[in-house]
Amino acid sequence: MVLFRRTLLHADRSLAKLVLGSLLALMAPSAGACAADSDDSEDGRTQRPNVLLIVVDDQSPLDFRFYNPRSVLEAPTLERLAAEGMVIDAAHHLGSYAGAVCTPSRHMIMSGRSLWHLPNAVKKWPGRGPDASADAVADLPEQTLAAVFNRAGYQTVRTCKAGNSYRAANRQFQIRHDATKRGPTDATGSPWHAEQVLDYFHQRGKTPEAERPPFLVYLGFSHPHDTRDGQPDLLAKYGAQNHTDRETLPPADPRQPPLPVDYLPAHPFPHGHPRLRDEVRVSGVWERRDERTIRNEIGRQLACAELIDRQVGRVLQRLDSLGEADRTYIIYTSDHGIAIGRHGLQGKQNLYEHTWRVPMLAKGPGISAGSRAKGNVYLADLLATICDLTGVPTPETNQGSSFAGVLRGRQQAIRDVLYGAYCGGTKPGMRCVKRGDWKLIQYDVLDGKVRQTQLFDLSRNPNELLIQHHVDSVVALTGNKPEPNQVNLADDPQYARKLAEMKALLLEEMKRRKDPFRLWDQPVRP
Ligand SMILES: [Ca+2]
Repeated sequence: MVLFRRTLLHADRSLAKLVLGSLLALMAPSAGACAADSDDSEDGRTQRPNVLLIVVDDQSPLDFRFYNPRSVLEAPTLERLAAEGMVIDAAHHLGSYAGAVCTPSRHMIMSGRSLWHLPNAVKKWPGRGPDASADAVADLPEQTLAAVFNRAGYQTVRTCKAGNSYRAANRQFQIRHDATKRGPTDATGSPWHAEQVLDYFHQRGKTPEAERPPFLVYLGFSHPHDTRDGQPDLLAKYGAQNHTDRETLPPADPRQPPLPVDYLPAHPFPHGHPRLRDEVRVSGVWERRDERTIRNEIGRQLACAELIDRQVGRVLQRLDSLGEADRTYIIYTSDHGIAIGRHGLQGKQNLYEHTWRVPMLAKGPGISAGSRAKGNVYLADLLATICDLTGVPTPETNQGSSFAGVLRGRQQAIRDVLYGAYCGGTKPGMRCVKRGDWKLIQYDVLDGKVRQTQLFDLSRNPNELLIQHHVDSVVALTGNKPEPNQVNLADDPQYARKLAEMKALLLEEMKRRKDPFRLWDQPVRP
């Protein structure tokens, strides 16, 4: 019980929950369903697997070489994790009804609820989306990740940024050290988050292995979200500076990452969210999209990303020395992607692949090393998946689908159609739908002043390049000469049928997901 006494001293709150959880673990170790991938220990007790869920803030999958061979990010720990586990290619967030995309994204991770069924969405558009009375789940925080695992006898531990999150769900963790850490030092940046987990593992190590209850650790980082204040050695490696002077450009440096292939000096039409913070007020970028600013900012992003990689490395090493690595599921993801110069955008409020997709890695019992699958998953599927992997009952309020079958190599994907929304600026905003290689994005913003349709064949145009990417001055900057067919195909008569098919599919998904809005070319809501 030494561990538990120590833990109590360190716990932020919920002491009663901790004691209950610990007692459950000691008295009824098989509470909940039996784990599919569990071991029988010497005393005949079933040991359920641990979960280490790592969630970073604002990271595009395209930062990693296992998604984008052109990236210059060195991430040896995560590259090893990818080699020892599975890489999911098509992982997405469902979207946002607010400029702070983090908030609904993190609500979906914690609750498994779909976008328009989140408490804030139901409250915001009463009578337009899901039926509020039927959809309201009064005790939803009690059905979220930590609460569910508390009841199953797990020790639940969390560190993450403090804001733009699901506070009522975060409070369910037995041990919690939340603070926003985006500074350039160990005490003010990503190492601080790692330290919280290392402390927990240190305490855990004082209890004999056979007596340790399983853990669910949520290791969140506040970076690489801006302000991207990197540490000096990593900034130097990526040729970047923590640029703070609005009046000058950061210095050019050949070590800076190259511009991405989908870079544009400006988005071809207004994105529909005037004065959006991420597009105009990010320190170091502001409204600039010139080569020096963007390359410096990507350098800062990669410096922060590599620092996170090092911290994950420290945590995994300690997990190894605890002797528990083999019975731990490790999942790595981000709350959404980010543009940083791609398509002339800076923020996370768009539905291009670089931003709508998230990185998703998983390693653990039953997951083959070096495996890869499309997946077609959402962050909202994580709760069901983690429950499935550990044999913990999924709460009835969950709306996500487990992708444990994908992780175990039994299927390639869990759904055919993917839907995304951005509705944080002018309404109805942006919507997208993807099936197979085809993707449709529609924009209906600024009171009807912007009505745009984009159709992409991702098999031939994976970076969703536009005609603007073909302009000589852009090609000179990116070094990428697009193929003639790497354009928006929406106005090409050859694809009229495909366009109609994708539009019908989008409407179908909007109805199915209880989207409270309709676009200009869709039938009015009944
Ligand atoms: Ca975020």
